[in-house]
Amino acid sequence: MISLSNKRLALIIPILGLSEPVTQVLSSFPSEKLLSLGFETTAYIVYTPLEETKDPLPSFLANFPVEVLIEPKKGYGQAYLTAFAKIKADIFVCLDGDMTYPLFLLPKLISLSLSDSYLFLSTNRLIESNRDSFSGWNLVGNKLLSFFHHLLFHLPFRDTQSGFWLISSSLLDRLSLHETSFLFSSEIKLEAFLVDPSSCTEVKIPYFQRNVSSKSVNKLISGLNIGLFILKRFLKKQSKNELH
Ligand SMILES: Nc1nc2c(ncn2[C@@H]2O[C@H](COP(=O)(O)OP(=O)(O)OP(=O)(O)O)[C@@H](O)[C@H]2O)c(=O)[nH]1
Ligand SMILES: [Mg+2]
Repeated sequence: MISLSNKRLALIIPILGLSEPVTQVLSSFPSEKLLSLGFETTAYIVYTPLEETKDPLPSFLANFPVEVLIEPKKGYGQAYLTAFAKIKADIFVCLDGDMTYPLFLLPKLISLSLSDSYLFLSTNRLIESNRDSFSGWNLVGNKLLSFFHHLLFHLPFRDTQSGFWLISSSLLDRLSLHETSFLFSSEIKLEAFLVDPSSCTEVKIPYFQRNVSSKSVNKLISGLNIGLFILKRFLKKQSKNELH
């Protein structure tokens, strides 16, 4: 039942090309439960075509409103920067369109953030029971990167590259976000923690294997760039501290 006091929840799903199983992700969204928690949902699919296309906008079916935003500029972070600039909501729930994250757990995550006043809740995939969902060195690389973030910034997140997180607009409005690539995943966690550490938390989640091939860049290069990004941020912070 929709009431005037419902809060607005924006579900944001960035997709590069049209191969991600978006309809499946949308159908795993527990909209009725969210409504009973007082949230009215609109999903926003931020779609970046792989090549210039004159095709009509893709459409996706769900039992709640779905809008497609076209972002011709490539970049995972770019998709979120565009979405945050255009969408008004009380809470933003963000995740990949590849069906690897347990969106069905959202009511639990929202209840936790409401009861303990968390404004930024991220998820941790890097647990033993998810080992088989990671290919090759991906799990080790992710753990190393997260450890590096912890070492330099004492970030409490054990999985700094998780693509499933939620943030309240009251915190989002106070963050300074600029990264247009996959660095965005580190940037938003770092910013949220630096701006309001006590409002951040992380929850362990199941993580599922990707069944469609990924269009993203090489994981090794991406990992090195993330390491370099966090090191640069650290050096910048150190030199600022020395000036004061
Ligand atoms: N709009 C938009 N979405 C993107 C872009 N790059 C990646 N995405 C989407 O962002 C989400 C995360 O990308 P993934 O390729 O899953 O990245 P990942 O989770 O680090 O890699 P995997 O482990 O292979 O899943 C997916 O839904 C992608 O389709 C982009 O340039 N634009
Ligand atoms: Mg993914």
